[in-house]
Amino acid sequence: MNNFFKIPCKELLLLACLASLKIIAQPSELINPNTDFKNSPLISEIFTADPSAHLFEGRVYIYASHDIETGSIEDDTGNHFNMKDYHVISMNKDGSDLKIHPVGLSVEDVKWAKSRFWAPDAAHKDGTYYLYFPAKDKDEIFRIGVATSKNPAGPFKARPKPMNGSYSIDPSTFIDDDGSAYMYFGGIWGGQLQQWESGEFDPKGSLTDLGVANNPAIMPRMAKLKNNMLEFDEEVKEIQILKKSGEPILTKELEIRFFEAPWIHKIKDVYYLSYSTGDTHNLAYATGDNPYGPFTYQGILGEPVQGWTNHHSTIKIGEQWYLFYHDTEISGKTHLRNVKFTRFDHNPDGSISPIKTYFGSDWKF
Ligand code: FUB
Repeated sequence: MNNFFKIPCKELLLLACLASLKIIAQPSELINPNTDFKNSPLISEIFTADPSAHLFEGRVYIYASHDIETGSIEDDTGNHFNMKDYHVISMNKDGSDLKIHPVGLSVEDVKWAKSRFWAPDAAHKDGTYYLYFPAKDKDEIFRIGVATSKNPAGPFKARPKPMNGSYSIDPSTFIDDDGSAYMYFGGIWGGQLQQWESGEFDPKGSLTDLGVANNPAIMPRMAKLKNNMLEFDEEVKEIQILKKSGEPILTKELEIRFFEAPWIHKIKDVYYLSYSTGDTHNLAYATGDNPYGPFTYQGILGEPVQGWTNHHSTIKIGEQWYLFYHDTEISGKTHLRNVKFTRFDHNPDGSISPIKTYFGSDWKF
């Protein structure tokens, strides 16, 4: 007899309930009636971008940049991204009860920061929520700050100084199965990583990359965090992203080289490092067998969206993986973005098929 028929009725009922709960506990993609876009914006009340999604206290919390119009002139250093605060967005696991929380942190409340609240991330440990954020200091140098709260939605209270040894942009944290926490960060061009090659900030350094096409590209940075989640526990390291040949990706390999937005997720023993290729507008991914790498380039995770920047996070909600991303559907302006999300899957061999969410041809950049 088929094993299925051996399961007693009570258990069958329980299985059916669990299966339906699984379905209920997953947000449905917001399908867009405009066929140029796969998904609709999650919210339209404010402009949001660079979404880092997490499951905290049984809800989905999204830590995003809050885009605003300030009249700052657009240039290659991202001068037009002149954001001043963060609002946390949250929703139930089934997508219901969507909330935009009041300002969680404002640049005025951060002693060391002067401007440009760019892509943030958050982490939770022992009842405290940590908001990690990049901002320019009084000398126009990007540093990474930490602010804490007992509530995942904030308000957050910032530490008086940036993290010791921090620089550049786009911090993201990853907590491994053994509880060790790591921070990944960095971005070139406006993210200034190329100005740190000597170990010191070079105010006269290149505004883009290292300028030698056949040399290895600049790679993202990472370090383990101390138990207090406020400080690096070791010297910041440069991650290696290699081609399948074992050679490092080169500066000239614009379609696949790291630009900004490093993000880690893990499946079984495989660490997926995904990142934006910036001026070629892809989200790429590479895999490794430990949090330090090296990582081997595997392919495209996300195809270009409408708008210049492409920045994402990945999260498993219930049994389903989601890509949180942004585009510029509402405003048509590259510095006024809107967060969206879409489902995605890993293929049986662990690879990810490129996720396409924009079908138009009129990229607004
Ligand atoms: O939002 C400002 C910057 O744009 C982010 O820090 C980058 O990753 C890019 O999305």
